[in-house]
Amino acid sequence: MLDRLQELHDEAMVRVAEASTLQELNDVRVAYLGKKGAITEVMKGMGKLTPEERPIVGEKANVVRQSVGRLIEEKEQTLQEAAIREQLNKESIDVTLPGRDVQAGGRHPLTSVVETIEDVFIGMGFQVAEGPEVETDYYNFESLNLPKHHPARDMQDTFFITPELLLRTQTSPVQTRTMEKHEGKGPVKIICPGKVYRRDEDDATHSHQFMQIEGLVVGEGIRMSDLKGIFEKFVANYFGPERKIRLRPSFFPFTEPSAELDISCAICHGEGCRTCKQTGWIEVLGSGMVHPNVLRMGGFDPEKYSGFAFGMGVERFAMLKYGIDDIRHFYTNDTRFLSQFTQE
Ligand code: 2NL
Repeated sequence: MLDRLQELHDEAMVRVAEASTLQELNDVRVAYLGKKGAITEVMKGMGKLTPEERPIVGEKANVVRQSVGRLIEEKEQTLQEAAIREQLNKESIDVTLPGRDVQAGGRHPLTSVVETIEDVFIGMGFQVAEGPEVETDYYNFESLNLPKHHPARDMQDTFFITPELLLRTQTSPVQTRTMEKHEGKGPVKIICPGKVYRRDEDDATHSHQFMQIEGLVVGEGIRMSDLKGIFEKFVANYFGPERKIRLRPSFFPFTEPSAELDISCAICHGEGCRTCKQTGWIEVLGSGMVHPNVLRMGGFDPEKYSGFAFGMGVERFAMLKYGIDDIRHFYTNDTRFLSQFTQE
């Protein structure tokens, strides 16, 4: 039995040395030290020994068990370390490699123009109001002095969803909604930026979706001179103090009287050029004194209150500012166009 134990010990030593994976090593452990392992089996046979033999064989068996156990433990550690080393090698990062370029986005040019215009008006005490793009016929037309069948209410130009629901054609519905909230008490001093929709054929100067900013001031004793004063400040701030302004008579169903605002052309300084179509002036917005019907429908008494309003197309402002010749550039999202504005 002593020889058998020694034999098993030497055999196990070889197999431990040969094991190259943790799985193989575990197989060796089971084969020799497991419940049915070879060494365990020998020890089970010790009952048949004489009382003199038993302690000698017992001691040898323990020595062999411990020795094999230690060998397996040592090998296990070696294999584990090797496994970790291999994993580390596989996952190693070359910190000297150049990094991948991250393409950072930027503000859309229309967004920066809207924000700049907002800032100018906020500086004059205006608040910014927003509202839904899907509107009712009432807010988009009726409340703005455009009753059904009014000639200025060209059905051809509106995207209808149902006979009563439509995509707003201007941001004025936000203004009438705001007037309603004030419940007939002034002052109201807001600008309303947002997307609007018209059934236009898209070309260099028309887009079926565009950005508008409208403004509304309602209070006691608001006059046309207040409108002109606000425009003087706005133009000086946005386009520069050297620009001249002029008001030109116009017509809108929701304002009376109505006026168009022109600024002097910065390219030819009034001499006449392509940008100003040889007039020396560039049209920037439409405006007027709020029609009494519109005040009334917004819940204000036109005998007590008056107001002015204006509306401008943001794309036009951006095109003038950056010298862009086609409105479609704002909506085709060509990064060669957009990336020119990422610093804005
Ligand atoms: C333009 C002209 C304009 C208004 C918009 C307005 C709104 C209310 C009452 C009265 Cl609630 N008027 N808005 C007034 C005049 C002109 O827009 O050419 N827009 C691109």
